Amino acid sequence: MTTDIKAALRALHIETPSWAYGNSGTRFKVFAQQGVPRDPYEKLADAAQVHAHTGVAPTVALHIPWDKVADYGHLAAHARELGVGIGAINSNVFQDDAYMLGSVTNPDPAVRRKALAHLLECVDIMDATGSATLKLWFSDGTNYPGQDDIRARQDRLSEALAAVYARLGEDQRFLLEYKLFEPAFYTTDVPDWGTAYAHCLKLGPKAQVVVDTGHHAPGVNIEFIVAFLLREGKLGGFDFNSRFYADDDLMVGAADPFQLFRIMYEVVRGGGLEAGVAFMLDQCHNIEPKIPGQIRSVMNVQEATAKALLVDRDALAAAQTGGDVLGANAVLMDAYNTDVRPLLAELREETGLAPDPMAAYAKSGYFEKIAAERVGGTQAGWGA
Ligand code: LRH
Ligand code: MN
Repeated sequence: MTTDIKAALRALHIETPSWAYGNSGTRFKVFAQQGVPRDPYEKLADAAQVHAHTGVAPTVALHIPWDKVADYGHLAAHARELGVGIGAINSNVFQDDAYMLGSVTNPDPAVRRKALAHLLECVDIMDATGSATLKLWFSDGTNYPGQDDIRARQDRLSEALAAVYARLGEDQRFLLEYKLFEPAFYTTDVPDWGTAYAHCLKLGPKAQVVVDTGHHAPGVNIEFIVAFLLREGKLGGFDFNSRFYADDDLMVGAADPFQLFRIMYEVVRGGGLEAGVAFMLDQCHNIEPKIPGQIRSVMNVQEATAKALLVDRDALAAAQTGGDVLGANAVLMDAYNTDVRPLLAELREETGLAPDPMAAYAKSGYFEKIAAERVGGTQAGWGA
């Protein structure tokens, strides 16, 4: 049992986002921090630290144009030298003035062409970096009833998605991300899993859905969505984070570790650990140190997954088929209430890592090094 669990945990790869290493904040304030990267090369160096201390964060998601460089092949080679790889390429059709009334759903065909050109450029970047995954999130929506035709916007969205789908290479896929609201406050053109699923189903196997844990209405049962999409073969990935209110982008598992456990149980139960599901973090460390924030987040996903793998599936199935409500719930809670930190510390030592990645990073002196070196230049953030 433990051997299989350890094998599954060793195979669990969590992708970190380049933008988590840059400055981030809210409309009220973006607080700058010491040692923040000034370019994608430095972001990769910081991401490599997370992998070096956890052993399970071997890829880094890029965001275009935040990670725009002259030579993407050179950037990918730099990543390899650091011991990491380039993961999902994230498009950005939410920061250009042209997209005020939408990007691929904009009433103006010239704006739609501009947005599509960016999405196709992101596929070129996938080709140049060896990335197999394009992540599509659209901020598109409206703020007032009547502002635009809801159905016509779906027609425009569908047309753009089909054009991107046709451009994908044999081993490439795109993940369509949904979000309930923000920055639009009346309609959002991809507001929920059903809309994303319907568009992906129509397109084909290279189109799947990404579940960002901060993109649901309060009270939504996310693990149900996960179970359903996995069953349909349409769960392409996660944007992990946590929230108390809206899209807070806090550390995954920080606000609701029990929800993360329930989600990872449905992943385990649905074969999601072996189904090429991309486990990505999508977070902003607005006030906490960024590299330790990422290390802690990776550990939170590891702990939730270890607990999910500990569920006694036979006992659970027996209680479920026997209608033993309390018994079934108790089987799940036993796993959730198991302290898996010793198991994970042991696993790290067996793979030549320090048992406590947070302590190891703090002792490494890396922060002091980058704080001293990274003086001058422009710190990276959500600006191009
Ligand atoms: C949108 C989102 C999307 C990214 C952005 C950084 O809220 O979740 O995944 O492009 O955050
Ligand atoms: Mn996201």
